[in-house]
Amino acid sequence: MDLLQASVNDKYLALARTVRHYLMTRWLETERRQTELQSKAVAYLSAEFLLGRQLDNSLLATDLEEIAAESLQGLGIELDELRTVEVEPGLGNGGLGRLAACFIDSLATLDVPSIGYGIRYEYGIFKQTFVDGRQVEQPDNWLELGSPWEFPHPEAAVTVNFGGHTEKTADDDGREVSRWVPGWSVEGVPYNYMVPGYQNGRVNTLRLWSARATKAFDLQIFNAGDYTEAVRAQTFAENISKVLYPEDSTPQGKELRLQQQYFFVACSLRNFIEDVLPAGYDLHKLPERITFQLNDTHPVIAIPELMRILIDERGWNWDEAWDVTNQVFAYTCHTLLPEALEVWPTSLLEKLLPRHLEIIYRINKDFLARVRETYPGDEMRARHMSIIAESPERAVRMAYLATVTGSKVNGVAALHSQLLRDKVLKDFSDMEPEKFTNVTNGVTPRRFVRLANPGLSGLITEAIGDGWVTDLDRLSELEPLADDSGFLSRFREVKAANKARFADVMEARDGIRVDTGTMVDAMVKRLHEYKRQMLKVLHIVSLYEQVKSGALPIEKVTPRTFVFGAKAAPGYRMAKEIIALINAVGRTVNDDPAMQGRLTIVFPPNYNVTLAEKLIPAADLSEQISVAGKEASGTGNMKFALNGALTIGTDDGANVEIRELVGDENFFLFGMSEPEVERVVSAGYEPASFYDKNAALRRALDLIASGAFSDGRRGEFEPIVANLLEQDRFLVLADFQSYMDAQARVDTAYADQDAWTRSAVLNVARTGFFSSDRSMRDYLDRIWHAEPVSIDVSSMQG
Ligand code: T68
Repeated sequence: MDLLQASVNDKYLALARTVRHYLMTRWLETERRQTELQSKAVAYLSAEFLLGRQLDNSLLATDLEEIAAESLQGLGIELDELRTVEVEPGLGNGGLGRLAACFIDSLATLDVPSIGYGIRYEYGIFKQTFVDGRQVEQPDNWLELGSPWEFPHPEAAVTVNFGGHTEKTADDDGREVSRWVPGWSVEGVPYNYMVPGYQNGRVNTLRLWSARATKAFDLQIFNAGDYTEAVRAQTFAENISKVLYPEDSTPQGKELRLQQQYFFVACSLRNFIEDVLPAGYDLHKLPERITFQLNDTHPVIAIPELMRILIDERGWNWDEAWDVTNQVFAYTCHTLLPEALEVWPTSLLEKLLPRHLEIIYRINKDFLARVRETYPGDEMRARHMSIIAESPERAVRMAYLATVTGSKVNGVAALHSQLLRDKVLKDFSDMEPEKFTNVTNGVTPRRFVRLANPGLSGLITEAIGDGWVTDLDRLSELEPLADDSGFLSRFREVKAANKARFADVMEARDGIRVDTGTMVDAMVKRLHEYKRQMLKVLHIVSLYEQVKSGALPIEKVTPRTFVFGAKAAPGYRMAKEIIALINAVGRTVNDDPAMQGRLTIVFPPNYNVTLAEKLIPAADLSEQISVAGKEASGTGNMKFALNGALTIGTDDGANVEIRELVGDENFFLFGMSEPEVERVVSAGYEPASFYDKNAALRRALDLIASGAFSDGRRGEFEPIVANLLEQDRFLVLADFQSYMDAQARVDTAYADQDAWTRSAVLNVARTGFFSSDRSMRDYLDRIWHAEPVSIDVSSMQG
């Protein structure tokens, strides 16, 4: 095609194909090397990989950015323009999916043989729009303009069975065995993605599965002459990988979701056993070759699937199969919310995966026998620990299945892992304490510092060299510079430039104006009551109320831009109401001349990885304000700290470790601790008593209830206020005063810009621990026991 006729997208595709071509040699070499060595690898099984844009990451990994920019310039093309047309693959909901993406980046960078397995959703997380301030979801058709980073392999499709029934038959030795007679099947087509290490020549694979109808199925129906039925069957099959469930933290127990889960793990196990392993590989040695890491319970159905393969397809006996299965799986838990623990009704499993249900029953039977042996006479304990829940309906507790089977179980931050041991999985941890471990989450410094914050990256590299990109602990070498006024002023310039860049993005993206002279106070994460966006709203409303009532002179208000980014699960009513309230407060406060533009709320719709990369480097203050004991870890908290924002936060998740590392003086702690929360709740929490006692809180809530933010319509936000006064499951009102006090300390601290910048630098210098490279080393040491294998690039050409 003629360059003159080429669209920006054409040019972007051309560049992407050039970069991927360069990576191809390395990819093939990585695979060749692994085939040759057969060293132990890690398979990361995850229903979500929230990758973000690929072009920049690939240019960084290959060190091709400069060359690309120059060559493009020679053609009169701006690299920056091409960057902006890339649509990010939003194949995840939030933290869990983004963590998976960080982990595969780190594994490749650490030279660890590994493969990611997941689902190629045709539609990723919905596109969020606001209509009259309310969330409206639009489909995310991310494949519309073509996806240059994927490699489809229809020739390597695998068949996955569903439904039908089981039959009892006898094997050669006359033993009774069960046989699965499936009712229907679909095909999984692998789409491979390159996962390049950072300038090390390794390119690992992410293999995402797409569903399609089997040929046999089609043919049968076509032969019967029913064309429309055949097409319908196709649609039915394709539905399996059609759309990502946007439910984060509250699984809905939908049949299609179970189909998705089984679909991708069945494809992945078959692919690994039949295509990745050499022909004739002795599966008794599987534990020497692989660990399947289960990213939450979504892939846990892989456990009975592997048992089924070994027993039904390979003819192994139960104990042999169990021994291997036990060793190859490990389970990561990502939650503490009871409602987030996945259970599947046995009736649904019976219908969809009858053989797997039998296997689960047998696993449970053997397990309960072990429990009874360990705790004779303790029938209550056996009932509590059963993989099968009896009420409200018979259902399989997937977290228990994973815990019983896995070689290790880990939480995602120190506090979270402790709470798993002490509460959520206490009985299991009492019985097998050595099974439980912690691996604190991390984030990739390549995407979230080096790429997202080129200004800061340049400054760091100038000061300590560029080794930090793959050895983030070296950020500690910045520590002495926290007292170097020259460095501090350059650090401040970088922050200012990042704010200007963020303001430009907001203007271009949403037509929103951001005052770069204000403190950027950011709360970005999924909308959930436990994360307490409401606490942030009450802070803003209270400030507003104080100014309006004359209690607080406007000149005394620290100018702030409150940035929200949050999607609500489409079926989560309260979360959607809170979104509407944030927008309503925003409209009122932003437009009120009495505020003199000192407090501005911006809530760009459709917060995603791409926007995160622009916002985080611009932020001064990071809001991590969940009620203690509910946020498993958080990873946004790490990204902000690494980019020099100070945290206001509770003692929850990884905040605990952040504060320990950066020091109390560089962190704004507030709120009840987890044990305090526990005490208040068990004593019978009465939120209304806080309303009665606290005038500022009362005025803020009354103002919301008065219709001040809803054109006088008093009923508009009534459900939110009523819920806070009557239930307040997450103790917003109980922590209100402590939060207000901490925000006052923020204002005071911010007034001294030198001291603030010093704290910001110390945040950067002291949070190298939160590199996902470190997380990967911890997994390798504590769970996987795989070794790095370097790729020789000397023979490769560009
Ligand atoms: C998050 N979980 C945790 N879940 O909330 C967060 N859930 O504290 C932690 O930092 C992060 O995992 C990484 O460990 C999630 O993001 C989901 O997105 C999810 C999706 C589907 C079903 C349930």
